[in-house]
Amino acid sequence: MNTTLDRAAVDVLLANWTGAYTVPSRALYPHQWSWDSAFVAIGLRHVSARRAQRELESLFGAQWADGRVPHIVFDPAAAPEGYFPGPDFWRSTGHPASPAVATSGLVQPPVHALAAWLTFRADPAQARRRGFLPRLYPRLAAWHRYLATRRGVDDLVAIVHPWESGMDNSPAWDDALCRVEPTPTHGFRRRDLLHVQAAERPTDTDYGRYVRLAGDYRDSGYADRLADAQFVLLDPMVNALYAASESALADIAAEIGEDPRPHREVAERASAALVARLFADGFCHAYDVHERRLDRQRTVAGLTPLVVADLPVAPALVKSALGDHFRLGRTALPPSYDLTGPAFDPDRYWRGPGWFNTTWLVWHGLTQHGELDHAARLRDATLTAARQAGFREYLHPFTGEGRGATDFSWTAAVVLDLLRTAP
Ligand code: 9WN
Repeated sequence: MNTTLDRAAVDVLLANWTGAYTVPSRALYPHQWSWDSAFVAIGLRHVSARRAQRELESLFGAQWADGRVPHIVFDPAAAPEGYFPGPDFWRSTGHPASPAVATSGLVQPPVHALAAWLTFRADPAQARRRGFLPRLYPRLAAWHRYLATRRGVDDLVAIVHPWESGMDNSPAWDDALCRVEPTPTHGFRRRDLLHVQAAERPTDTDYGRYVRLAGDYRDSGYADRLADAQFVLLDPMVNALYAASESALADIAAEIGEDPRPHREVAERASAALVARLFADGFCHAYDVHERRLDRQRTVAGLTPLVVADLPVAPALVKSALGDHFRLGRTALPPSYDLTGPAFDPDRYWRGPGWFNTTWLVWHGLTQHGELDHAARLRDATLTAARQAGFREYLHPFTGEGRGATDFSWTAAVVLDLLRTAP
């Protein structure tokens, strides 16, 4: 049974491999996406350590001179009308810091150092032969320096667009987005609705707001003047991954003979700030920097700080995961948003459906904190969900019916990791 699932997951990753990286979905997302590639590497490392390394190397090949890792790297050979907003919208190649290849100017959650460390550990001898970590480490360090210096708010890092959270349509952004004047729909042409039903995607009004914010950021020259930006939020998942990836950077530094201590210090400060700033009532919430307040809604991002080792509030997060808001182990996949919350929608993108990558983060976090029974149950439920629905982008959290794209790369990758990582 598991052999069939394993084979099918490998087939999806092979089918979506372009020769240098893996597209998230051939139809809906025909380019390279930043955090998708990190999850893909985590799965791909079990099939081909070399290919997993290449996945990360090709992404970092498009790193900007200022250290940012763009959220999309466009395939010059792909049809320009295949995805909106495409290269014409971002106009990255006119920017002095951008690489030759066209990219977006936004970023995504920093899972990369964690993925690089896990990829290294899959086959250390082979990685050492290829000089994988010595070559990638300076780029990973520059990426984290970009976050700390250009996006730093105290010891945490801010996002300036919902797309930067990876959970684009999360209800946690609704209040801040209300202040953004949407670009009228006649000003752009959505491509996503050619592939996925409208009820499973963001509304036109929300899309108009994404386009406005991205256009304003582009027109500022991607300048990161946080005081002037309309949308400046501290997201618990971005910051949890930042802290966990700084710890991974420390491990990487130690492996290649660099000093791990500065990375450990950043990780400790980020972890302490995450708890001090974002934790309240047993949960981690998003914080609006301009409004100086927490958004008290609960999203699965608030459970992902479990990926941070030695997190003092881990027991409270496990309790919240098991309670009525997320019912861990009692749904097909953990929902992306509070099951009892006012904005809960089981079908719409990031407003309720379960996602495999965030589930993997919760599973990884439970494992890290020694919650092995909960982790095992979550793993079994996730594999059952994949067996029933296939490698869909997201699922109805109760029925487990597939939603969004099919043959989705990170779904296949994290399923493969769950299958190949012995419980
Ligand atoms: C915008 C590729 C990406 C993921 C994001 C997910 C979705 C894009 C979109 O797809 O976002 O970046 O067009 O909706 O929200 O997390 O990286 O899979």
